Amino acid sequence: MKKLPVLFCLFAILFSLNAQVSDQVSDYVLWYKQPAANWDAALPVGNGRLGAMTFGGYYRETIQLNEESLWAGYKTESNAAAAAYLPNVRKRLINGEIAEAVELSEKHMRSDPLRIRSYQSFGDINIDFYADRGSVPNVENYRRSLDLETGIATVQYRIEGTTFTREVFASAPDNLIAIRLHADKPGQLTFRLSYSREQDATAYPSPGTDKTLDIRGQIVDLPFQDAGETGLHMKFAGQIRGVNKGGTLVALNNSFYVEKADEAVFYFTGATDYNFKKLNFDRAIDPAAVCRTILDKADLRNYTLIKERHVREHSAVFNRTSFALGEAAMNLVPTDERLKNVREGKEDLALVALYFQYGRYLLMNSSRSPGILPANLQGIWNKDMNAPWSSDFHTNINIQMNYWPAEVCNLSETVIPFSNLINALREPGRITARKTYNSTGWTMNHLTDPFGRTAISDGVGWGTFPIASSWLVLHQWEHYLFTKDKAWLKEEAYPCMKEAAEFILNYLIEDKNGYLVTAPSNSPENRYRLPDKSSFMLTYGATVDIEIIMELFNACLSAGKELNVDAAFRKELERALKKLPPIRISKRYNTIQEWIEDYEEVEPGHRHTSHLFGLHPGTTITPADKELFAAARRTIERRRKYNEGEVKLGSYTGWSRAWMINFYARLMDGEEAGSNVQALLAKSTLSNLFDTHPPFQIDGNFGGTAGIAEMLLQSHTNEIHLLPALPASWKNGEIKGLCARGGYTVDMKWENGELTQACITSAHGGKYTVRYKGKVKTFPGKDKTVINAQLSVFK
Ligand code: FUC
Repeated sequence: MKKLPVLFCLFAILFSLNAQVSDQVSDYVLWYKQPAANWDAALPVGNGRLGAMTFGGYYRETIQLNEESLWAGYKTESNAAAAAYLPNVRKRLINGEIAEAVELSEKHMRSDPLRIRSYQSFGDINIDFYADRGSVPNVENYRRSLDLETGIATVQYRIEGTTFTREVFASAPDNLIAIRLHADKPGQLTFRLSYSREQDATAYPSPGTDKTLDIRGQIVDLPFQDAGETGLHMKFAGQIRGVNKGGTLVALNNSFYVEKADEAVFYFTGATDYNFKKLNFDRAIDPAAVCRTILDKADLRNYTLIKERHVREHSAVFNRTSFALGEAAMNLVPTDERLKNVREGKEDLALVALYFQYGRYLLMNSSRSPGILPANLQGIWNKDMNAPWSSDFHTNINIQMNYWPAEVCNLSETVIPFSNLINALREPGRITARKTYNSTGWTMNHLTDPFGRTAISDGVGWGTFPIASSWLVLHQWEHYLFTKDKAWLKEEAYPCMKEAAEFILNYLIEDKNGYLVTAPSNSPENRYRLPDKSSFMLTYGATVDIEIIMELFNACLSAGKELNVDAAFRKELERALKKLPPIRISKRYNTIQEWIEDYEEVEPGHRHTSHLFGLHPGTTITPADKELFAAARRTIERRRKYNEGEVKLGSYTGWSRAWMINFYARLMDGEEAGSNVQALLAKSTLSNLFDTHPPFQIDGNFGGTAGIAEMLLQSHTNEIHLLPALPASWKNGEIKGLCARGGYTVDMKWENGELTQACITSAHGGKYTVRYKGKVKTFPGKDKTVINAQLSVFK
């Protein structure tokens, strides 16, 4: 989106302190004094489509590869023909005959196959410099780093007077991964670079050349849980081309052998026969030809040019936002040591800034053109053939959390692959709506894959989550709120939102009290207990459903008005909104009630806090309703008590902690938000700053980054709220390029906890309201004129 020049500026230097922060050189670099001992310590590069994890070894270097669409499995059609049983299931749920309802639905609503298969690693590049570790001479001055601004992972060390340098990056403009090995003395590079994969692939010299390796593979699906048919599924191919200066380079077997070179560069690209339009693999696609075309196009003789083009493109996106907090000098200490200090209870605010920027780095590199698929549970980085939770697109919190930072952190385009997948799910989602839920519109459940899975997976208790489509489309609406791109609203967002709302209108039924409720329903993935001590997940009218429906219907009402369409449909939405059950406060616990009845909780410290959707990411629980707002706080406190306190009855995960940061930011409690940031770093962060569930799961990174942004800027209540939840210890700081709904970009600086500069740039003009420390001021913003105002209006 084209930005207009600065239109509205709030400017004041209230304190002319020796501005510690502004003089800092921002230093967004992760670095280490030793190679990665395992994958969790390796450093990620990515271009939205290809990813790589670099280990930085000096006896053996490993670069583990990924291509976003390399998935096991195949397209299946939703076949749970449950519609005929639905009335009975519903009746029993509402009458409290839960065991019977569960039995019926487990029998008839499960789909076949029940499970999906995994996103898979593309394989490894290993570079062997020595036949064994014992033969390596003394290594000096070792340094391994990842520069977030350039997107280049670098390894450097000295052996017997020669300095060796390796650079690895994933270029979006050239659609490849480049690996450069260099020695500062001639003829010092002798090694074998080979490609291998645990299964289903091979590599050999490309016919007619000894400078190219061809990789060929096809996924062989063996029997796996209830994940459907075995067989020969997705095809994939790759190519590695080598360019040397000095010495020799020849491809043989699955390797290149390089002898006495001064420099060697390898370019890798990979592709599959996945066809997004078909949501399936497609034998009409020749992945080997795709790879050849990509590498033929790039000017591989000119590494400098390829690198420059990459750095220009990467840094233009990354540098839209800058953040300085704490002392940049902290970066003189290696990242793993800093993390260790934080684990021991020390505060490292510059690490918070680095973590924030790292989240942005990870999102832009796992969800962006040339990629077409959104960031999965591991972004794009996965080493396994059967990854934890299949490294899938989990839709009961995880993929949504991936995109929480997208808009506010100035990476709006990362939402496009996500939105495209949501739109692509409409077609299979209609079948699930009809066959499983006897409804019109489109829906899906708690997970999906690139094959468009929308049916209930993993069993009815876990998997029944037909509200997922409503939650997903809210991201399309958010994209509009931030960008104000009306054409996009009309073509991409609204039709999909409307059809999700149609599903809900059709799906809602009246309960005994005349309220419109969802049935069946589920409050992810928590259980309630009945007086007879039996416990269940399946329910009707869970609070999270009601909150999401309120949000979706209100979004559809606004969108419909904005586009001036569907007046009759809007009336229907309004009528239904009035008949939704209220959000209740539990008499038992004085918290927001998670289910429609005031049930006893089986796991009071559960990692999901779905019934606080209305507080975050939703907008229905705000200070405007004091009681709900206070109950929301008590809800979090109770969850935490059972997790962190003496009674550990929960399962704290990285993403759950990240959600806490966002909750406390919305509660405008900077101290609690800050202490949860500290805890996220101390308890749920690996040495490469990946979030750990455990194991690695990227949602915590993204949720953490979003939470930090939410502490500094909020705009969900039609106001631009500056520094809503600043912890006292975040005394001095500066952030530039955060985004607010309405098309605003916000730069801020604060000293001693007080805002000293705020500059708000608008893309569209118009009246806007700013809140700071309880004071509110509306600026006319007429005709895109520049307004200078003193921050003292907030005094
Ligand atoms: C949900 C969570 C788990 C995990 C999985 C991928 O099921 O409850 O903790 O994050 O998604």
